[in-house]
Amino acid sequence: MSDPVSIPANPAPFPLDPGGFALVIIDMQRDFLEPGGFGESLGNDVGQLRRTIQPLRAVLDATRALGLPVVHTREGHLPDLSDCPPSKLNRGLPSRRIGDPGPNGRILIRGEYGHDIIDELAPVAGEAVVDKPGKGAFYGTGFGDLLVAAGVSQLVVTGVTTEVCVHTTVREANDRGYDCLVLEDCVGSYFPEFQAAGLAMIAAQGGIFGWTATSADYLKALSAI
Ligand code: C5J
Repeated sequence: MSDPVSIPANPAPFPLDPGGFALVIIDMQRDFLEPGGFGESLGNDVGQLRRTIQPLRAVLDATRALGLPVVHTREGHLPDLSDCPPSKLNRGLPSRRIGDPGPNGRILIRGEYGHDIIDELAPVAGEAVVDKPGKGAFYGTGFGDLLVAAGVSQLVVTGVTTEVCVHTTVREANDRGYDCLVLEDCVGSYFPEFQAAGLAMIAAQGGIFGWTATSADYLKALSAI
């Protein structure tokens, strides 16, 4: 196995293990990123999320080129909503709730157009897609088993939104013993102040639940593998 490659990161360099990590792409779904989708219908500026697409595409291409594991996640629910607790269902604008009809189909429902991953980052054969009913990738899914089977101990985390599903997943992963490196320009929030605070919280206190780095520094590390 190759030696770890050091990536400049906050709060300290991250020792990327070439044979021991997976790229995780959280919820890059039309419902969150496309104009006319769920996120925009709630009054959010999807441009704040769409700026992640181009750097994330470069990260995905480089990771794929090396044949390294890639896992995509999608937040969503069964058509009968049996996996959506009332605490989640009853929140949000009354006419824009999970399961309601929207321009891209029923909001956050598996199988609907809006629930799927944007074309730019569509999974290819061999890449895992984890459908999750919650904010974190571990809750109610086979994500944990999949990581164990892949033999990885580090996660390079990207996707949306920084302070919700990215944070929840990184916190869950950290508690399970994974070292998480979050790529700053490949995660996005509708709220610039949450983006800044969300990233700062990960690396604060000596890396309380992870590291953060730029995609440029991750790409440089990949070129050294
Ligand atoms: C949200 C997510 N924000 N993927 N989901 O509800 O972060």
